[in-house]
Amino acid sequence: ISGADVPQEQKAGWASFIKSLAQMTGDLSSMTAPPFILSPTSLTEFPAYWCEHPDLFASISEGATDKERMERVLKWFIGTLSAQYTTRNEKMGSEKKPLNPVLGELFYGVWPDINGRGETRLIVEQVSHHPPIEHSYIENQKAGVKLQGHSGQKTSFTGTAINVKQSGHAILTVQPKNGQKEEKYLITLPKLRIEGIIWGSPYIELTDTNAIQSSTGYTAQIDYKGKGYFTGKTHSFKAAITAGNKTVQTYEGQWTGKSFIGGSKSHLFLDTTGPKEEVSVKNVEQQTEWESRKLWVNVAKGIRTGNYDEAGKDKTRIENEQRQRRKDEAAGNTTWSHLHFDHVDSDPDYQMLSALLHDKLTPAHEDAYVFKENTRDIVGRQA
Ligand code: CLR
Repeated sequence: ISGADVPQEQKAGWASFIKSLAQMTGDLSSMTAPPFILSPTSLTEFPAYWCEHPDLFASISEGATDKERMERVLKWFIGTLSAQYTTRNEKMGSEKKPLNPVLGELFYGVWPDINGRGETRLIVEQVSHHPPIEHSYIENQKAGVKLQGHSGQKTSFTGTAINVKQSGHAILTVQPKNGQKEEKYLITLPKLRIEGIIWGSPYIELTDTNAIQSSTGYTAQIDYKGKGYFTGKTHSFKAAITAGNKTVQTYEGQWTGKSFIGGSKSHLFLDTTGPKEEVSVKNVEQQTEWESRKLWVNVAKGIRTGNYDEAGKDKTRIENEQRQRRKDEAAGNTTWSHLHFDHVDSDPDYQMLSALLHDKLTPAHEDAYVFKENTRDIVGRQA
């Protein structure tokens, strides 16, 4: 029955939310949804999902050959997916609508050095409000591995599911431990489909394809299928590493569970069912006004405790403040300037790597954001 998982008193609200989805013009973030589906977490926190397996991230640079490092990049990448796309279902029972970040919102975090793997630091800045785009930087200096990228989303409604196309990309930079020269990997972002809307218990399935292109010439392509395609199981993928036209290795399995090297189940590639390491973040009391958890503290509290009036009030306050800022900027002929990243029209790494990718898996051109000079210090101070 439709709306089966929706609390009785919110069923009407859910029905009208679904109706309004049909009118949506590509940006779902600013639509009003009933309280039961609201998450107390802002989208600026999501880039932390890239590193809930800090060991896999750090160990990329230890690969002895170009091919081995490509394989480690693929393993780390597949390892990020269950955190990225199933965490809310695990923790809150279904996918939820994250808080819509304000321009300039910040999120900092760290994964501590355990067993000498090196400390990993995260810095995120909301670089666009409409549509929401967050840019992030993750680095383990000791391991010689860093990731930089941005993500935006275009959403459309099929009548039963929400299709989400991610714009943006990530560039991974690796300094191999064996002294070989620095290499870069372009990572394109997968498409997702949000199912279970009608019941009121949304969850994500990945669809289509994404790719990882290395400057060494290796390419990894990952194909996603839900139930009934490859294995009859949800959250399935097949991946292949290629060099030129030659397939070097294939992988298959579930990105929420086990995957295997080659077509048989005899060589385990990755098991993602083990524990994940959540990012460590300073207490709210120690955060500055622009840091996500401090900024949204009352809204989050309201959502968590079911005090939706309180949540709504503080959300309105934040939004009005933002509107006033934009007005003041327009009046003063200024624009918002980012704290950590500068917008650039084109990124030479992206251009170089996307040219190596076959099958038009990437748009010819993408914006990018580059580190501001001052930022390395700021990242240091957050530790
Ligand atoms: C953001 C970038 C992350 C991966 C990721 C995971 C979940 C996605 C999110 C991205 C973007 C916003 C998103 C969310 C799932 C639901 C939410 C699409 C791509 C939309 C805006 C809210 C849908 C509301 C329904 C739950 C009703 O690396």
